[in-house]
Amino acid sequence: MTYLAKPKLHHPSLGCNAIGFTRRDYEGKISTLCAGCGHDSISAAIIQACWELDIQPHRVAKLSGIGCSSKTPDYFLGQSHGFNTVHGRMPSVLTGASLANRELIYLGVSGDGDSASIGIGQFVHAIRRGVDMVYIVENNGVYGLTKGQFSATADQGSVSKKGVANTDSPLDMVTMALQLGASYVGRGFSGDKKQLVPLIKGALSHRGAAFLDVISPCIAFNNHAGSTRSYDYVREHNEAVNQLDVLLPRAAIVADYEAGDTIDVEQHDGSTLRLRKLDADYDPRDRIAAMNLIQQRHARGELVTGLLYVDAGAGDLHGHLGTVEAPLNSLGAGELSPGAAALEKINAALR
Ligand SMILES: Cc1ncc(C[n+]2csc(CCOP(=O)(O)OP(=O)(O)O)c2C)c(N)n1
Ligand code: SF4
Ligand SMILES: [Mg+2]
Repeated sequence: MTYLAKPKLHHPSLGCNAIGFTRRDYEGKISTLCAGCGHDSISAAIIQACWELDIQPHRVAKLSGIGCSSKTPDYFLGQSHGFNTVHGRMPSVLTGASLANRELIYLGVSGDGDSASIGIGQFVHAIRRGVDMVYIVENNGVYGLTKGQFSATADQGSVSKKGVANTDSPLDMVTMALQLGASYVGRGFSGDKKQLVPLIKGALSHRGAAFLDVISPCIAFNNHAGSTRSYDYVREHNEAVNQLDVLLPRAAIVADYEAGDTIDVEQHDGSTLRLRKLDADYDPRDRIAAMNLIQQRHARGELVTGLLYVDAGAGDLHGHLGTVEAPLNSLGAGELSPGAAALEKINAALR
């Protein structure tokens, strides 16, 4: 595998966050993706979000599958834990890691091929179980790494670089995530960092299954006229329903919007999601309304972006299963093997 290490030095005037890290401390190796690939912009947004949230890099575990998108965890958070799994298998490895140690922040990065084709079953079950994670799909409508075949998210009628139209119906992963019970669902665009950074920050602050579909054009195979995943097409057909600010507990909450134009959602970690409504009728706390709007706009060839749904009180898999707080590798022999008397009690209860 090719990679280029970045020099450790950084400019002394770079600003530090509240825990003393510069933005440089959240970067990874030098990217080997095509210059202009949307995926690199998403990596930059992840770096910015983690820096702004003062996350300690060693508290993050980044997991991915196979694809150009799944290569990107090498290019951000170089001081975090990482696991590049098998094609489409990131969700199950993430679920296991999360159950073994709930103290880390789990960030799954995948592609539309990785998650909507070979990994669709894994995606479905991780979301419906409410695994506490941020699950990002870098959606370019093609298998970029294997030279641009249509993926399952490609729109019907979308034309390939060689001029062939896609005949299959698309999967919309946002609609699926909503239907499956994800408690934080958003759609972003790699070309809109102003929208994407707060979407990622909100997802990182959320407890439960947070899903982000980020449209991320593949400049090598899917950025031409006739594609519905090109930079031009997405810019022209992108309708944002809201603008998100993530307000941290320590920061003063400044009321800079008209009352009635905003929705505030308190998250379990004390942060507030402040949503400025761009669509006056859109309420991101209504799952059914979100699904309806996405489908209506999709029928018109439009993409709805922003924070589409949030339920801050939904909980997660740990809460559903009643797992122990402590990481499993910190449990002693006494806790793992409670002895013959406890076993006898369990056996008696089952007789
Ligand atoms: C089991 C298996 N099947 C097929 C492949 C070939 N393969 C590698 S990446 C990929 C698709 C990647 O597409 P996507 O997840 O959308 O990532 P992108 O490159 O577009 O970011 C495929 C089919 C593989 N590596 N392993
Ligand atoms: S082939 Fe496409 S997805 Fe892969 S790095 Fe190049 S532009 Fe990005
Ligand atoms: Mg892809």
